[in-house]
Amino acid sequence: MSRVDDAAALLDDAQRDATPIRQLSQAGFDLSLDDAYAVQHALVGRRLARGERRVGVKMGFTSVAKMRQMGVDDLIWGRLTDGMRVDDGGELDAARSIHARVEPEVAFLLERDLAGPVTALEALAAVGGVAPALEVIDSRYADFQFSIADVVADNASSSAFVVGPWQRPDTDLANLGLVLTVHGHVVQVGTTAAILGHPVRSLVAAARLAADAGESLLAGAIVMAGGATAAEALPASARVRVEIARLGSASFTFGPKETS
Ligand code: OOG
Ligand code: MG
Repeated sequence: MSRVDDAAALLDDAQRDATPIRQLSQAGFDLSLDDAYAVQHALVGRRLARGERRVGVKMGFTSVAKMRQMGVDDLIWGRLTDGMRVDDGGELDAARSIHARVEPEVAFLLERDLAGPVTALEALAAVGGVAPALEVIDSRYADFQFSIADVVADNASSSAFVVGPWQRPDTDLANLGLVLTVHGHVVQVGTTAAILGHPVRSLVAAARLAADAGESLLAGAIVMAGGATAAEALPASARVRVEIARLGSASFTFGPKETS
């Protein structure tokens, strides 16, 4: 096995066992950013080999709130699979996560392929719908601490995502107020403007970063634009909801699996 495959196996096992590992950067892996994306590719490849399907991409560190919280100031991206999707209103098993956090996001659904350097107008023209969304991140690293290469290798901490009802693609996303609640209590407030000034910029960046990696964003893909506020640590059990003005809401329940 190569160094890249070794690193991918460590991260994959950490996720499957819900057991944190040391940062790769502190465990003798000296990864460049390109190496880190190669590890991410191999890591997601292991999921695909188990039967999961690619459904889109997620952007990371698109807001100042997120960059500050994690001490990182570069845009990153990760790959989403159908195995990470939780239905709107559905349940996420807390036992399968290490130290999950949730963040309010906006999701785009592409109805046309998007590749390479595109303008905001071209990006918007490829969009078939926009939706309120939640992302659950769960770093595989102890204490949720990492270097940029570590977090890229770890598929940008992705764990699960929830997409609310799709809205018209021409919904103006410029500056929509949003509220994140846990058990009905407000835990974060913000605006879609926090996402690179306008969430469409995140879509433009996603097309560029995917193209740099030799990929296109294909029709049918979901693009998560990135957390609009700092992420909120999830308690052992939680009813989580995001409400975004004019876009609507998305929710899920985090906790022990219901047995019936
Ligand atoms: C990395 C993932 C960042 C976002 O929305 O900014 C991210 C992390 O914070 O662990 O998903
Ligand atoms: Mg996120």
